[in-house]
Amino acid sequence: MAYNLKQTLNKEERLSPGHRMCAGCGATIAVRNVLRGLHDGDEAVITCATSCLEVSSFMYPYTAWKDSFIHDAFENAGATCSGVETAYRALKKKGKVKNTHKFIAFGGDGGTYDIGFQSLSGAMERNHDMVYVCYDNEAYMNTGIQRSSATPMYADTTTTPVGTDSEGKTQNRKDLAQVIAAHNIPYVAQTTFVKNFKDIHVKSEKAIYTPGAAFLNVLAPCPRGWRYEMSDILEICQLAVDTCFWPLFEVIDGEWILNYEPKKKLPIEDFLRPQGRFKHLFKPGKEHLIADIQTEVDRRWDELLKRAK
Ligand SMILES: Cc1ncc(C[n+]2csc(CCOP(=O)(O)OP(=O)(O)O)c2C)c(N)n1
Repeated sequence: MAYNLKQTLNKEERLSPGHRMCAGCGATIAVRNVLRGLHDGDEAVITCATSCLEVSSFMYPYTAWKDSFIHDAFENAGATCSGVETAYRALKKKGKVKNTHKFIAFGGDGGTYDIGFQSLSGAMERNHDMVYVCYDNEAYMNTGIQRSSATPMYADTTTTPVGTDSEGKTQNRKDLAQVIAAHNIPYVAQTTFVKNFKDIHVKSEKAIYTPGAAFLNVLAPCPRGWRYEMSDILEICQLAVDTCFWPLFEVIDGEWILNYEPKKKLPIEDFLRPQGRFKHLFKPGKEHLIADIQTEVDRRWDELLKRAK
């Protein structure tokens, strides 16, 4: 379908206001824009790993979701989604379900990169007709900002606290989109909130309507965990892509496609500076730490450029 920004933004909201997520939360922006990928008339079954999103959007008997919603444990949103999708296919074959349903799992990075990884990997490998969406806020935010394998190096979190003997997290972040691409599924993409949201809208529609398994990794900043001015979220996302910290790409049937190459690649400082979790890196004598991050960003970007050619 040809993309029309106005029409897409005017679609009925499928996550209604009145949920209890924080003001300025990136996760809800991710959900609202992913669900805009659904065609009018189609219904969704949402499964959701335990997370900020799960505990704050559906407190029985109140729900912010217009679609069906299944609470999952932390580790099994992928498994639940694949099971429901299988049941749907069986019922459809028997003629017991008429409407079109789409199956979408949401999880934070803790529930996706770490604890739900095996159920996600299984669901992808079995190639269920579903989309797994990770809203990556780069830490376990709901329980108080603990580090995950998505947390960037040197970030200050409550389990990697900055102090006299610590510069924050000592390890590099996992590249989950690449790991999922290695499952050789039909569609994998990385996105965030840029380009008038066209990037996330187009990728969501493709992910939802590509037959078989699809995975979307959405950078979804968290104002509390990252400690930036709440109103700056779109600038933070733009800096994430312009510094090549968060490249926008798709992997379609194994072919890597780069969706955006900044005209001028900005230094990683520009992404780090507005965020309190990296404040310690801007003290005198810490330049080598920023250089470490830059080296890793450059290495991954060069690798991606080679893969996408
Ligand atoms: C097996 C299990 N371990 C720990 C918890 C506690 N817990 C609930 S939410 C959460 C953090 C979730 O982090 P993430 O998946 O990154 O989502 P976010 O909170 O950032 O939205 C944790 C540790 C749990 N519910 N179940």
